[in-house]
Amino acid sequence: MPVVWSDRHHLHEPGGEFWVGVRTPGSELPERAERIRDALLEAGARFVDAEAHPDGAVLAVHDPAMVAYLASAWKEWEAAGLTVDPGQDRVVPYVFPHPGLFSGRPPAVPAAVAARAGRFAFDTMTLIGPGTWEAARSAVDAALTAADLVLGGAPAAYACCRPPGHHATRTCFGGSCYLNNAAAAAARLRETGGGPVAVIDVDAHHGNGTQAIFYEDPGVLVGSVHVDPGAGWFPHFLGFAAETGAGPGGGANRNLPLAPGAADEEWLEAVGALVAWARECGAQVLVVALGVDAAAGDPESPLGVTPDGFRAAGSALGALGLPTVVVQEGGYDLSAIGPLVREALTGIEEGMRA
Ligand code: SP5
Ligand code: ZN
Repeated sequence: MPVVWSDRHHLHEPGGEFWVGVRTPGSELPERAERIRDALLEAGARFVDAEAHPDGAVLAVHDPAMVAYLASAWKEWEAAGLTVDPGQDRVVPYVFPHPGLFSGRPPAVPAAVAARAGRFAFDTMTLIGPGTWEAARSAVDAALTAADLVLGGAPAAYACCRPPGHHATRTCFGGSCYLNNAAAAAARLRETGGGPVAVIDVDAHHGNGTQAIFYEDPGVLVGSVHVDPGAGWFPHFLGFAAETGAGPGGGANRNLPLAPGAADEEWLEAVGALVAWARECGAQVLVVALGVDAAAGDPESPLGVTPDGFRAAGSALGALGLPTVVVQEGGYDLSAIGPLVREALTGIEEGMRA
């Protein structure tokens, strides 16, 4: 399947992650995309450049205030002198407008630039640097370009994008994600009508952003298999089986949390259940949020999926026989990420042919 690529991804260097106040090395690195590209080039894939899309496609899934903030946060931080005093080379949040502060009234926009950094960030691990906005915007363009290819008749297309997106909601960002690439693709595809879009998220972490964006929307089914947040894993507050959608979207959300240590057998059973659910709900088009951090050996998750497991999952997803947009999410084992993505995409192609 065609691979959509943007060189601009490398403009985002996370510059670390603050975890319990300690600056630890970043995990969502430019080399991730390079490793995937190398593996897919070696496999003979056709690469297509991401095309610029108007902001309307971003605003379909994000609050304009958050988008404006992300676009200007770095320049604002630098202009305020924070890179010199106290000498912080990334935008790092410090106070957060917790709903419990406001008695239901809207929070003020802080006058201090340092205080503004917490308005839309939900964690301290998702830092903003000089090129973060441009890279995040290019990742949406890649996902939208893949959606366009599928709308134009390609059976499947893969957006090799970073930074990832599935933790970003309409109004907040975190989990190494800024803009929700898969949600933007799904919103684009839902305009075609004829039945719901299904998003199946196989990243090791719950796709809380995609869930939140479509929680009341019966037109986009969102299913996620991930390590159980109740066992202590990110995103901690969300991803439980009881979250099934609300209002007109009641029943259109499905979470399948797995115990730490779960491997091919349990994971593939859950992927199969999400596939069967999408089929029963009459999905007309598929978005796969393809994180490969469920792999055994990934530093960010305790799941134990093998390369053959990713191939088999791909095959099950491809067997739905739907037009399919694949969007890259997580995956942090640099030595494995390329082959893992290659296995998943090969599986999807095999499943479509079978
Ligand atoms: C897109 C994606 O896969 N995002 C996952 C982000 C999960 N980050 C959670 C990090 C939890 C703390 N880990 C401590 C390790 C210190 N480096
Ligand atoms: Zn993940």
